Amino acid sequence: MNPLFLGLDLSTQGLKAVLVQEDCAIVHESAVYFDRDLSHYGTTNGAIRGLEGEVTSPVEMWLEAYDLLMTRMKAAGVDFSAISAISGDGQQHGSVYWSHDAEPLLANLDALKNLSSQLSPKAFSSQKAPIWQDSSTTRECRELEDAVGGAQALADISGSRAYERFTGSQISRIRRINRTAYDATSRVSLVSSFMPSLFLGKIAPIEISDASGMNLMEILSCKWDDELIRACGGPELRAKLGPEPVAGGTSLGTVSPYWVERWGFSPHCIVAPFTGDNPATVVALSFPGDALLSLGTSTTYLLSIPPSLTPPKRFTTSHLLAHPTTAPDAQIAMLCYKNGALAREQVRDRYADGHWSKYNDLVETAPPGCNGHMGLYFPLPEIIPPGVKGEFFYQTSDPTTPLRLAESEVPSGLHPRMILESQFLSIRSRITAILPANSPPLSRLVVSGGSSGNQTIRQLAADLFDMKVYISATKEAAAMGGALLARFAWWKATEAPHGSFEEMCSGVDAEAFGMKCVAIPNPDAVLAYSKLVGSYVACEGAVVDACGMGGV
Ligand code: XUL
Repeated sequence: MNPLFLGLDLSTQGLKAVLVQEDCAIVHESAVYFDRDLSHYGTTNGAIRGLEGEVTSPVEMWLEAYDLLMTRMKAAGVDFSAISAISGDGQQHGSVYWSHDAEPLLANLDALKNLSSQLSPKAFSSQKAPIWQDSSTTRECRELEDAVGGAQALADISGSRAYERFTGSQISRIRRINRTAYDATSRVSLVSSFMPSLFLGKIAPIEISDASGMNLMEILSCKWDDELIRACGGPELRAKLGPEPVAGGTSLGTVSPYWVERWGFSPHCIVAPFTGDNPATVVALSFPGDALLSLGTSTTYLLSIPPSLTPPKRFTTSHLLAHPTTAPDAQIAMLCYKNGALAREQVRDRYADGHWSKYNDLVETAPPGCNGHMGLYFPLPEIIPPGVKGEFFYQTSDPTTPLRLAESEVPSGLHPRMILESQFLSIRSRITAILPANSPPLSRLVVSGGSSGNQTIRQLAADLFDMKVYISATKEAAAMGGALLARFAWWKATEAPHGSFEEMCSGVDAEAFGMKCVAIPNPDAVLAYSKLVGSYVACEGAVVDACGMGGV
């Protein structure tokens, strides 16, 4: 039987599966969307917003998504017995709180029943999982930075200064506001380690690349840091985190009898660590010299870089992550924005009657630079610059001193182009700071995520970044990265001698990754944008001042 590899992606808005053959050609895809398919949980775009910036998702919804996804795959004729290994990815930073009943419940799942009815609510000490959109932990962030000697000191240890969504501060807040739940927690999982736990029938360790998004791991050694652990959750947090983080592409064991009996999986099917959605995208799409622009619910800009000898400087507001397969020889530099696709959709709905075709026409009719108008849109409290919220419009004829405008003073047809320009200029203004001197020069911009299918957006990215834009044949990049991690774990477990991830990929059908150039920079637009970076920086500074957030 030809082996198959399953990659699962638990993103903000849905759970997706990609099944690939040994040559990495995709043979099946399925998806469950939370708002549409599991509407009884009442989520909006997969999340529930509470008070004080709290944003969570119901853990039971994720379990039910697993049940439904498996049902859909079976109905589509997937032969589960042919799956040799499983891996995947989850939205980064989100955390699941297991109760003391969790391990026995996971180990004794009844194959006649679904996951959600057996695990929810008893296996969890909190029924809601804080996710990456949460911004309720400002107090905990300051306390954590103070505990270790400041923001830069924390970045030196963990790869990032404190961020509201990072899991250490999330754990710290739960300990402060709900001590009973914290004490009733046997283990804390990331979304990415919650997922394989269900397959293994026991709680899985956390993976190194996703652990980099917690402010709890020492970024160079990829080991838990006791000082950070104590600051976030007291000494008892050490046991709740489980063993030291593990590298991607290793084997955690095989699927539990539940999966064999209920769905017909092979008892030899390997479960490999799952990683974060952004590292998984890097695994699927990045070759040396590529920059990745992931245009999903969040916008992320990712660079696979040689190991950094100096930690990221605070002013860059970037993150350094361990690489899932290539640590310690490579790391990932990342910029992450909360206001990505959803902010663009709001602009589309308000100014383009909810139609992408009209939106694109408006973008194409406006000139680069929108006749000296700039608009910055932050419907959710932003990550870069930290905490800013609202909409801000400027006239930029004097690039150093932007003049604030009311919305009514901006021609309404300019908004679709203005939001793209400011979102991309924010990234462009930070690239030099996050690209280490020993990196290969950037040659291609690979775009992925929902908005990467939009040709108008691709062309604007080519012009603004002055780079040729490529897309991959792989539509679901994160889930594909998961399938590759599954294949890597299987390859290492079955073939000797074991090679590197890159060696494994050299044996893979290039068609599966086929990169296609979809946009070439237009020299006139490139020139216009190179002059706008300074104006953008001045506008962003004005927004930070207007929000009273202080310097970044
Ligand atoms: C990365 C981040 C988001 C989530 C959801 O730091 O918060 O990109 O991973 O995609």
